[in-house]
Amino acid sequence: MSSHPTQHKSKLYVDELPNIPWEDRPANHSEVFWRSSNNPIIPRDLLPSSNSIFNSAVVPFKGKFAGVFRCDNKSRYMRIHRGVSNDGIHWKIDDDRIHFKSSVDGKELFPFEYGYDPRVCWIEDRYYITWCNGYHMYPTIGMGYTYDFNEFYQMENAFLPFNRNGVLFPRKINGKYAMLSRPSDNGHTPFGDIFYSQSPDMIHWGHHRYVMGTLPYSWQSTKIGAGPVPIETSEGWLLIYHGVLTSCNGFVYSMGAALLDLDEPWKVLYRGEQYLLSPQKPYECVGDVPNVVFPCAALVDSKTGRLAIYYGGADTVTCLAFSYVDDVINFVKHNSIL
Ligand code: BMA
Repeated sequence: MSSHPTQHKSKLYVDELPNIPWEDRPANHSEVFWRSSNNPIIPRDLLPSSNSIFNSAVVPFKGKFAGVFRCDNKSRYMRIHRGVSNDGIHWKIDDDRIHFKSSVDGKELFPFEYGYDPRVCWIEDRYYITWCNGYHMYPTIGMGYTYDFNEFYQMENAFLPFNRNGVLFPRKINGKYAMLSRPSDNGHTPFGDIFYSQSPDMIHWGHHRYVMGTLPYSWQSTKIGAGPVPIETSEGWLLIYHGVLTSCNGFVYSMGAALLDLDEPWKVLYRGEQYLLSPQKPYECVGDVPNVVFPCAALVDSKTGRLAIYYGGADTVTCLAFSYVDDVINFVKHNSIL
């Protein structure tokens, strides 16, 4: 792998982001992704109240950055909090959780139970937030939106329990909103495939399609789940996702990638056989849950093809890794299991 920026080839249907957080590929680094030298960029104790801050989502916002962060507090309650940053690396996170209002009467739509693993997706005129939302003590896909990262509005849960890893596509596909999700159980779910659903209004979801599942014996043999919002390219939707294997010592969460058909995203065009990032650094191997790399957000600069991935390390801290979109696409195409 060259240490120079890759010649940019595929077309990226995203905006330019000249201030994307970035570090050049280290000399002699041969992997597709390289980690930030500032990792973990968010320590577990950034907030006085926090036990851990991880699996979090970040978007460009008014020339700077904003995000929704998974903060487990010292009661070990799982919460999602708002954060803002000038550079995408140093974050100011609210000490209190996000209090969603119903767009109808201003109250919370459901009594808040728990929330975790948020994703944030700009569609048309606002930032939509999806997260794993406790409903009668069962996990399902919570949905909300904000225009300004000040007021947050809650929508209906997308699905019945049990479901996790709900990830929206950044535009309508064939005239419908689209989402990936991973039906699950009420525990730590020793199974799980990615499904596609669509909706005319972000409330009623249907037209469910199977996208892809586990691959025996591999890093993605136990379960998989969508990670960041898919990135639209001329080669297809670039989906970065997590895959899990079950070792003698429990689950191991790694990150990989696939390309989905632009018009029928339940059709997988290419799927990387090897992982792209696996828990190898101390902050990924040691923490509240060891051996976890869990990507939840991607920033892209269409001009340079630079890609920055935000991921949780060991269910404890938030980290950054870098690559070029074309390097990931080339890897997926040339190492595809399909
Ligand atoms: C999943 C979710 C994630 C977590 C992962 C590893 O089921 O709970 O939030 O990162 O397990 O513990």
